[in-house]
Amino acid sequence: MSQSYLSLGSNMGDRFEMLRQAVSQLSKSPSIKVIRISSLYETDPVGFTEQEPFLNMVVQLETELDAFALLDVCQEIEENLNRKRIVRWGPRTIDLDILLYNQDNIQNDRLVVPHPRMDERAFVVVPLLEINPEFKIADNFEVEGVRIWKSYNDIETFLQDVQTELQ
Ligand code: GSY
Repeated sequence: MSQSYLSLGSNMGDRFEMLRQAVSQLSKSPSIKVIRISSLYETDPVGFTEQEPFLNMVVQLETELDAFALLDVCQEIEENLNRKRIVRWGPRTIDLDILLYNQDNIQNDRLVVPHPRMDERAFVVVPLLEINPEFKIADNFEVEGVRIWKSYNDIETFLQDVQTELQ
């Protein structure tokens, strides 16, 4: 069984519903078990800054899939949720990125793991630290532009929905 962490983000349409459906579809996917989810954070856009704020979260998975099969599942979910991305680095309905896959280092045209620059991006580091406090960050790491949108307690309904769909 392998361990993986994914980053999820949305800044188009009903952002909460996009994240809810993405987590739900991950949970329903054979060979994937969602172990833990972070709170939802509203985050200032990084890169192309002239766009709406994102909702971001991180989920921890156990899976029997190899990293590339997991990437296929992520891309399938993006397609199911009608991912639209008009501008590179620009707004998108949903984004699922593999951050970590075991301790593996993967350098491939399709996939680079650990995800490049993940440890510089507060929208990744803050939710990741919430569910994995052992994740090592730089001493001078500065958290900017990241606010709790729904804390873990508030997202009970979100969790219940996902769990109900699992039964
Ligand atoms: O890399 C994921 C897409 N993305 C994001 C994001 O998810 N959150 C924030 N805050 N900025 C982003 N810029 C890009 S590109």
